[in-house]
Formats: sequence, C-alpha cells, structure tokens
Amino acid sequence: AAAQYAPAIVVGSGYGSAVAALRLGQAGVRTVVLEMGRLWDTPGPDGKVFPSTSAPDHRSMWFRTRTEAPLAQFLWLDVVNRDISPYPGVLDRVNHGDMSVYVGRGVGGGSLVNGGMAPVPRRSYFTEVFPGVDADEMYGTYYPRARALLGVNDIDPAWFESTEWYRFARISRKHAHNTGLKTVFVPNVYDFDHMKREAAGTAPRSALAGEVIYGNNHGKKSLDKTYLAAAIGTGNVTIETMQRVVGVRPDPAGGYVVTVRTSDVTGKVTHVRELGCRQLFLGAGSLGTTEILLRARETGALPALSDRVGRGWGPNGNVMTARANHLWDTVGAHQATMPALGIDDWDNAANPVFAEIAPLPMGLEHWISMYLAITRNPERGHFTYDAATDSARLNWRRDQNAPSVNAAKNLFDRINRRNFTIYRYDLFGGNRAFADDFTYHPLGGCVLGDATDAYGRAKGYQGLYVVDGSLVPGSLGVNPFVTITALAERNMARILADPR
Ligand code: FAE
Repeated sequence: AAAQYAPAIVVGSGYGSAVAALRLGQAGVRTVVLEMGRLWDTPGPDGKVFPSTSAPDHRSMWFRTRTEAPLAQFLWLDVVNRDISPYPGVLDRVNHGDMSVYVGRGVGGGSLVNGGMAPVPRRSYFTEVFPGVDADEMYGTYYPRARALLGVNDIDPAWFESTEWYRFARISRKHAHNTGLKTVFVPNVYDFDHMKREAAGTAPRSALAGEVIYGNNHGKKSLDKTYLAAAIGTGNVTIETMQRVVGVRPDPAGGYVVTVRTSDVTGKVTHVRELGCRQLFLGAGSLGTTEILLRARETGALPALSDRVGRGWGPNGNVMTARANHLWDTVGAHQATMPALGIDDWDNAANPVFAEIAPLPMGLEHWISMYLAITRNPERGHFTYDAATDSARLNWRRDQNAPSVNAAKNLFDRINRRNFTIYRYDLFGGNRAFADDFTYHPLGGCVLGDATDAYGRAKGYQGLYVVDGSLVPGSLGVNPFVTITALAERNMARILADPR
C-alpha cells in the first residue's frame, strides 16, 4: 500500500476528467485530480495570465526554446514563431514523426487553448462511430447536459452579419454558396455577448485581440470556470498541479497505486511519490491515457489489460488549407479568433467534409481564407511502447492522410474553380497547400467497447476507468469536446451506479 491514499484519483484535468471529478464530488467521493500542467490563474509581469499570440513568451508552449505554431510561415518568411525560454507553457506539440499532436497543458487541458467550437455530430454518423451507445440517451440527455454545463452559446446572427470581425467568414461563405455548398453556424463556449462588448469597447479584448492557442485572458468558458469550479465547489475534490502520473500498479489490498512525479517550473523533478486509491479514472487525453495504460501493460504492471489498448487512433481527418482571394474580396484586418461558421458537406456521400472557416488574425489585410477541414478517414494508427524511452510511440504514416487530403482537395478545388481563386502555398512550410502533418483532435487509443467495456471500464481490471478522448475511435466528423464531455457524463452515470 502507498503512504498517501484517496478514495478516487483522476488523472489529468481536461473534459473527461472534469466530468469525472464533478460527478464523483457530488456523489460524496473524496477525489484527487492530478494534472501535469500548472494552474492558469496568476497574472505575469505584463498583468495577463496568458501571453499574446503576436509576441508569445515562455508561457506559450510546454518546455520549448522556440514556439511551434501551426502556421510556420507567411509569404515564405519565418515570421510566426519566436524564441522562448523553457517553462510549463499552456500549449504542447507532441511530435510523433509523420504526425504532430497539439494538446493543452494545465488545469482545464485542451479547454485552455482550443477554438471553443462546440458542435454535435450528425446523429447518423454518431451511430456509425458508436454502434453500442444508445443514441436516444445521448441526444436526449447527455449532449444537452454537456452543452449546458460547458456554457455552449450561439452567435447573434444579426451581429455576425454586421460586424467587421467576421467579414472573413462572410467572404468564405459567399464563395461556398457560389459553389452550391451549405454553411452552418457553429456554437461555441466563448461568450459571444462578451465578444460583442469587446467590439463595442466596453470589455477587455481577448478573441478580438488575437488570443486563442496560447490561452484566452477573457471571454472563454474554459473548464476551470465551469465543470472544475463546480467540482471544487462540492468540497470533495482537490486539484494538484505539476503532478505527472507515470505508473499504475494494482494494490494487493485492493485498488491501485499510482506513481506521481512532481516537477518545478524548470522541469526538474522535485519529488516522486506513490498515491493509493480505490478507483482510478484516466483522463490524460488520447496520448496521455493510452501511454499510461500501454506502459502498464507492457512493463507487466497491469498484464491483463486488453491487447486492444493502443489501437484505433485517428486525427479526426484534420487537414488545414488556405485560399487566396481576389483583391476585391477583402477578409479584413480585424478577425475574431473564435470560428463561427462551417461549410457543411458531410452529407456528400462520396466526399464528406465539414470545413470550419478559420480566422487568420494578423492585424492587416491578407486576402487569405483559412479552413480546418474535418474529413472521414478510415485509416487508423496505433501506439507501441518504446522501452528505451519509456514512452508510447504513435505509428501513423504520412500516406494514411491521403483520404483526408483528397477529400479536402475535392471540396476546395470545386470552390476555387467556381470562384476563380487559387490555394496559398506559403503558410504551412514546404510549399504545401494542405497541412496534414498535425492534428488538434487526437482520438482513440483505448476505444469504447474495445479496450474498455461499453462504459469505459478497462477490460481485465476492476475500478479502472477511461474517461477521455481515447474512447473515441479515431473519427467523429466534428470537433470533439462536446462529445467527449457527453460520453463522460453517460459513462460516469453508469459507473457511479455500478462501479464493477
Ligand atoms: P485533454 O483536454 O487533452 O486533457 C488531458 C489533460 O491531462 C491535460 O491537461 C494534460 O496536461 C493532462 N495529462 C496528460 N498526461 C498526464 C499525466 N501523465 N499525468 C497527469 N496529467 C496528464 O483531454 N475541440 C473542439 O471540440 N472544438 C475546438 O474548437 C477545438 N479546437 C482546438 C484547438 C487546439 C489548438 C487544440 C490543441 C485542440 C482543439 N480541440 C477542439 C480539441 C479538444 O481540445 C480536445 O479534443 C479535448 O481537449 C480532449 O479532451 P480530453 O479530456 O480527452
């Protein structure tokens, strides 16, 4: 047994973890949340919690000497990235050869750095992805519950039509409509009323000041302000930061013992300890949770884990691309960072694409239309445990992106042809029109009903649960956090009723 004990331990503090922590706390279970990143609540010398996007400093990225923003270049110049000093910054880019994965680090996980887009997948596609999940229950109970607690809200259409801050989206919409394509508003967890006040000059600017991937200083309902605040409010939940869980073993007396490394802001490990629990909830994200379980299985700590742990990974078919507009189609020097509109061609059976119209806020007119395309890609990657580095390596080959790039190309070729426009090749490095070497949406690794039972209970063990994006089998068709949250709500309801 370990010296320290908590009835429940939750690893990580992203969406899945936040739901687990709240529901455990409400059920009266004393719970410790262990998060490897820091708590983002203290202003730095500039008076702000998060750094600005145009001049990122040490707070921007997780232990880097230079930022690694998704846009490598502009006009082929390396103007986007900056030298920084190593620090537990809020955004990490985990490089796995042909595929890099962006993740958030800190209390709130991905909610600290993401675009806040909160769509719900097509019910028909959800049913395909999760044949074993009762869709009536999800769409009737758990999606509405997740949306309410996350603070999902819709943009005021009249304001959208009139404000300079969404001119970029209206231009892209015009070109999509010219092509006969449908567009839809995308709900968000950024408070659109706050954004309106930013535009009116009555609230401090965040989405209208270029802030997003290195954190929003205002306006965004990240998890620390929603689920995690409510979890703390139950009086049963504590969150410990700069705590990285590296090992799990069964406690012979029942439950689990986790090995936890405490680090300081220089990255130095200052303390290693063991912490025991009766129930262990893994919410370290697709990469984090899969690594913890794969390591435990391969080192023999939890040998009975399913051989499906590490399988079924995908990047949600993410591809970014950009188009150059005609001189008369200005996108505006002023662009809100929260996307609000998407091109919805998911019902195109031959070539389904949901393409978000993404901003590129550079403070000057650049005539660029940016997109994050979510495509349907049947390819899956898998993780292998590398004993030499004691880490999980993602196996994903570049050619596995081909279905995604082809789908995006098919859509944007049509848009370009109809509007007499062309791609931009100077933004992603390597003279490419399509950025397919990174994802914002890592999904899978411990797939629901495969590596776990139908509710996220790890196969082979009692009291060991997966609650995060690793449950989603590689593809969802829309941005994932509402689904991750809703699934966690569903699974936690069952687990608390039947912990088995
Ligand atoms: P996640 O939120 O990644 O949380 C995992 C947490 O665990 C993190 O805080 C880690 O630091 C922590 N952790 C990892 N390993 C350990 C360990 N060993 N010990 C202790 N702690 C650990 O997991 N999704 C949308 O739906 N809409 C968007 O607009 C959107 N935009 C995005 C933009 C960016 C730049 C990024 C990076 C992501 C975006 N996403 C978006 C994806 C979304 O944030 C992601 O799917 C969720 O955050 C995943 O939730 P999880 O609970 O799986």
